[in-house]
Amino acid sequence: RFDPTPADKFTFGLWTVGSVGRDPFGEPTRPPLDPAYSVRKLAELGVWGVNFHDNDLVPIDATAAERDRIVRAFRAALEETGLVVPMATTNLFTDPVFKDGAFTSADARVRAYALQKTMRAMDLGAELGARTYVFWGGREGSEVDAGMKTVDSLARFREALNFLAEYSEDQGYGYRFALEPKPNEPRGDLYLPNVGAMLGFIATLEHPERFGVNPEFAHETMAGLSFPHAVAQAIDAGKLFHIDLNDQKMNRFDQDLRFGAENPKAAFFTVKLLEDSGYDGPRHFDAHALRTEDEEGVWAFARGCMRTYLILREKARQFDQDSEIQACLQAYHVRDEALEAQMRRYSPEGARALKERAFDRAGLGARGLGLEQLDQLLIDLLLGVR
Ligand code: GLT
Ligand code: MN
Ligand code: MN
Ligand code: MN
Repeated sequence: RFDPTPADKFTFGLWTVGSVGRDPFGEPTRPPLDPAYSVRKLAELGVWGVNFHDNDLVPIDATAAERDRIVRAFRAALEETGLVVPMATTNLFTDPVFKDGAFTSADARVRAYALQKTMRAMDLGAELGARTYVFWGGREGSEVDAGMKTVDSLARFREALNFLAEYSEDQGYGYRFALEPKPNEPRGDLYLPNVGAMLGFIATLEHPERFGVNPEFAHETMAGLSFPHAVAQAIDAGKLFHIDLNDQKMNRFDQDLRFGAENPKAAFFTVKLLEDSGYDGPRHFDAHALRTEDEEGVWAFARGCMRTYLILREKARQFDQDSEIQACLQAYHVRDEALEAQMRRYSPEGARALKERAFDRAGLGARGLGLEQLDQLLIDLLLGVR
């Protein structure tokens, strides 16, 4: 029970289980993991797929021969285990060349190099079967705005995405692009800091239909926003192309905690949204084990993310089947077919009828909605006493 299978579509990034526990104040606490080894371990745990940045797999300074050898070993592990690569991305943040941004650098040569690196990473992803391509603009931002590039940066980011979307078509890769917002860290301020901002930006691209978002629990939470609300907006817009599940305390550095570890209630609403919406993409965990852990702790972390998701998925079903909860919901959602028909679509007659209608304003305002009772039922459910 609560043991994952590939049908659950859980994925991890090589960088997640491979995190060595480095932070701005401390050196690594764990040795790096070989990518092919991670693939085999993840497969044992019931994971469906694995994602990577170009340099999670192939070091930035690898020769062509080294690249081929590494990709061959990785592909062998995929074939042996049946793990898939649904998503790939580019590391445009670790190397010093990107210290002031990649696609938004003020230096045209850096922007051009970022395009080259991304095209090559798209080749690598496509070679291993990836259909979704993530862009997390880790360095696309600033600490100081004295460089006067805030407006230019948006234009340059747009130019780069338009260019790369054409490249994808030209090569026949057919990628769907998922843009991942974050409010800050590693830069003081990142451009396009949350899901709403990113959705607004997507509408300005040449081919908006090829672009969606990759919301991350931790990132919206760092911005002090509700992750379930961000996911709901992405679903409503038809733009939930991918999702990064993890956890996070508000107003902290980027923690990337085990899914559900900190705020199981928001995790519950997230799982419920995903399951109810018909989202059939990967359930990707973008998180890592605590710095205090050894390799055993890494696999405990990975198992924990999936176990919590599956427990919450069962809780979501229970929520739908609980007659007391459903009665509260029915009372809360007041239906009125005639009124709803009038509001659904404008007509002069409907508008006139609405303007003339008498409403019991005081009665509507005085009515209690029963949300205290309903929410406590949910808490009882989550705490396991229902
Ligand atoms: C990095 C970042 C994540 C992004 C990854 C994809 S890399 O770990 O913190 O939120 O999703 O580039
Ligand atoms: Mn992420
Ligand atoms: Mn994060
Ligand atoms: Mn992250």
